Amino acid sequence: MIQLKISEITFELRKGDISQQSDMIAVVNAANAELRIGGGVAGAIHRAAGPGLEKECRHLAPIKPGEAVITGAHNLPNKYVIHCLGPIYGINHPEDQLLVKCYRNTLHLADKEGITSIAFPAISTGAFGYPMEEAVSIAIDTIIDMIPRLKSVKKVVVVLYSDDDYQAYKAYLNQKCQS
Ligand code: AR6
Repeated sequence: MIQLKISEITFELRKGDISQQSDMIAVVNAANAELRIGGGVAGAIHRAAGPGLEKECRHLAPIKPGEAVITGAHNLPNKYVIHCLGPIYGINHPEDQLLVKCYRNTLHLADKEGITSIAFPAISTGAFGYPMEEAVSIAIDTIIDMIPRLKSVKKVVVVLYSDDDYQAYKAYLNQKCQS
């Protein structure tokens, strides 16, 4: 776990499973456009939340790349899920700007809803094929850029599933803090 304070807000990287973040008010789903159960994050979140989540999602779908919508968390140990559709690498252009929009729109929505803590997965870096080394800088730079504008959110966490992904995030954050 690595933690730092920026403008009174805690930014943290941790290794783990996004569906088991019981200290977070909201978790982010790396969703599909139809907001249905899927693989990876969308599988873990929907399985842990139960069928009520898919039911609640029905009237909100479809969503576009970069867009974020909010639901309750059902049987997850959180209050809300923010579902965000990342870009498919090489297909949804410009993918870097769409990935920036994912983090921005999600944080903006969380803040508007009065959410105090939120955990992201590494959006688009699994089934959607975004190379981790490119996605890391977009995720960290966008979150750090947004932090001073947040009023309700006091803690932002990125949950990395594998040790390699965690190390890549940690290395980029360390390098950014030193420069
Ligand atoms: N907790 C945290 N991170 C995870 C977990 C987990 N339980 N499972 C996987 N990851 P992905 P995407 C990591 O594929 O690329 C789905 O099928 C994973 O190692 O979940 O945005 C949806 O239905 C990777 O680094 O999301 C969509 O169709 C990252 O989370 C599509 O995949 C994102 O992997 C979305 O693709």
